[in-house]
Amino acid sequence: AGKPIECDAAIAWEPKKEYWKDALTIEKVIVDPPGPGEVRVKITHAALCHTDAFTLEGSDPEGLFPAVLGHEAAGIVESVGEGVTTVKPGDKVIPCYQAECFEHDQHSDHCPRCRGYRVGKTNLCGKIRPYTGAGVMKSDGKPRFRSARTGEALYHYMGVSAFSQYTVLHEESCAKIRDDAPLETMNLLGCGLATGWGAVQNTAKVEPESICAIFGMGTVGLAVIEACKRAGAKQIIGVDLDDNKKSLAEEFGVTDFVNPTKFGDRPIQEVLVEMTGGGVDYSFDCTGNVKVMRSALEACHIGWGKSVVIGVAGAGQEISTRPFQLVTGRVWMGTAFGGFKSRSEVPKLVDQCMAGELKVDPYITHQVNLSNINRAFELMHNGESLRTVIYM
Ligand code: NAD
Ligand code: DAO
Ligand code: ZN
Repeated sequence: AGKPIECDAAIAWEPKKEYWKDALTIEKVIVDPPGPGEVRVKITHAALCHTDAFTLEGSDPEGLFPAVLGHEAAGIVESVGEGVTTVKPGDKVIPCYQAECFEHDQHSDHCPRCRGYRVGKTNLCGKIRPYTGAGVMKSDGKPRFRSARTGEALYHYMGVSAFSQYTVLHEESCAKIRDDAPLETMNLLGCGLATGWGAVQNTAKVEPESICAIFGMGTVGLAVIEACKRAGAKQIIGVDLDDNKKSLAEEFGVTDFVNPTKFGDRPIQEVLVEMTGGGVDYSFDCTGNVKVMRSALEACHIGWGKSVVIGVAGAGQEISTRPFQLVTGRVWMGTAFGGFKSRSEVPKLVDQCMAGELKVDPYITHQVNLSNINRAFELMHNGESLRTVIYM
């Protein structure tokens, strides 16, 4: 505690169009001690999410380089900076890219998005957002990472930077979880699973007997399917370009699988409207493709169908539809981290997993050591993996 730590990290030196080829470089980094309000965490396990690849390939308008990527992880608190009260050394934590400030009183210095009449309106706490977006820490506006080789400062990523054996987080980003939580599986709650489950229960609020369509059968899409099934949906339609996803999607709960490439030029929304006798009650984009987002909206039933955008589209991309789609009652909405308030709700998700009510194991298809992290990018690129857990 109190001193810089030298450890291994996977560095993204620059954007890479072909991100699956030797994506990151494993090198020694220096991780400075936590400043006031900060926490240094030993990351034990991290998983690769498509959003890391999206940033690495240069599609993220906020992407900064050189950086330490990774935002889905779990670890153990190594030391805390001045004034930190909610975690202590030895605590197990899940770093949360979406922070939560707990500042609800109407003080002028409290978080503008979380205080007063705004309490409960959103999970998108804004307290440290200007700093996490800029890849630095709030107390001094600087990163805590340096390359041991060149001395160059390395930016933080999404306020997490999990692809390093040690990282520094804002206290607002640390969800303390129970001491007996298995970190090698619970790390998935740091993004993909919470996002998919929350999109269904918090954002769409799917009811029993609903008809749902899910576009994109990666981890996020499969978590959406699982949650739709749990919510009692009677028809769950999985849509993916890759036929290999069919049997997997069935295991997670789809009643129908549709591959848009089998319908020639016919818009897939037309196919879905026809097969459901008017359209779906809820649709979810889990691809990040803006054309798919349009199809997902237009596959919705007139009058009430809701479409939830989960996928993250590349810089400069725009969505479009005819306004008549909205005039006639369809609702277009989106969600980040499934609408979950991170620090307060992630520990409850851990409890539910440990009680056997929610399952994480089916999403972990591969495990690699940090030295093989590039294999995780390759597996994802080839559509061979759901989550690859990186043992740090
Ligand atoms: P993934 O790469 O594992 O899965 C994407 C799936 O979409 C693949 O099965 C692929 O075959 C399919 N697909 C691609 N193009 C398609 C198309 N045109 N039509 C139908 N299917 C198509 O990705 P993931 O980790 O599951 O993440 C999915 C998306 O969610 C990404 O865009 C990611 O950035 C985003 N995401 C958003 C949040 C959030 O909080 N909003 C959180 C996590 C991930
Ligand atoms: O608070 O101003 C803001 C923006 C918050 C953005 C949160 C991230 C959005 C979803 C991408 C996450 C994928 C891991
Ligand atoms: Zn806040």
